[in-house]
Amino acid sequence: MIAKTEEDFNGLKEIGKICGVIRDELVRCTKSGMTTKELDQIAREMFEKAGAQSAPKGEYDFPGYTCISINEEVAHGIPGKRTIEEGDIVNIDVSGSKNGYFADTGISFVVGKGEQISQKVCDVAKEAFDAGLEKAKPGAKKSAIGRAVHHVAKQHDLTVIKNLTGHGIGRSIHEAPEHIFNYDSHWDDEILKDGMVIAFEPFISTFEEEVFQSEDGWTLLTNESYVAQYEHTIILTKEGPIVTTL
Ligand code: M3C
Ligand code: CO
Ligand code: CO
Repeated sequence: MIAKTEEDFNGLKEIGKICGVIRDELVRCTKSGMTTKELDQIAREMFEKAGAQSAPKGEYDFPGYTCISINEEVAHGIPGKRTIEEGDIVNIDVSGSKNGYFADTGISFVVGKGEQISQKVCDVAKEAFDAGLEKAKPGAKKSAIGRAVHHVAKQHDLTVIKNLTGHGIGRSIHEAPEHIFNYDSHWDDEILKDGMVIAFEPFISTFEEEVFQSEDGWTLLTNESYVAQYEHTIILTKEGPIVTTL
């Protein structure tokens, strides 16, 4: 969407804050030995208390309130009986709506002490996000964002997931602009607009560049890469970006 009114800005900020707080609480509560379902139940309660709805559940009938993905699971992991172990890369992706406004945020992190490479992909995902955010200005090319993401990945001898992208958001979870690629989509000449609301989510990978769908119909997997995502919802304005999910 293009945010225009005071109501738009306030509505987007309200749900952004709710999703950001839920994300941080789930990260804080993550302990080895617990199941992903237990974490998801915390999100369920928090959405309910805030008078907000889970977007995956509300929009797609996803079997969970949040997406929780471990190691080879890159995204859309279904909360369930799987236990979190020391050293795992866990991704918690929280998206929701309130009063018709949406937000989407996610983070990958290492539980306790893990391999060096696990921490590296998480750190580079954040660095790629920051580099992309620098380019996310009204009047700039949308493809400049992905170009910056891919550049950071390559600087660290890493790559990006090419079949997962960021997206427009606002009045629904996924809307125009349909794709914000994690690499230079040079054929894409779309110009970013003042007030445009995007969910920007770089996925950084050790070597594989594509995810595939698991037999459960949801979970997106890699074979043997380490992958990390970092996502926020952002309103692009002439005065600078407003990150609603901080
Ligand atoms: N929040 C998720 C979508 C959840 S709906 C099942 C997202 O938009 O960030 C992702 N899209 C692709 C991978 S993660
Ligand atoms: Co998300
Ligand atoms: Co998203």
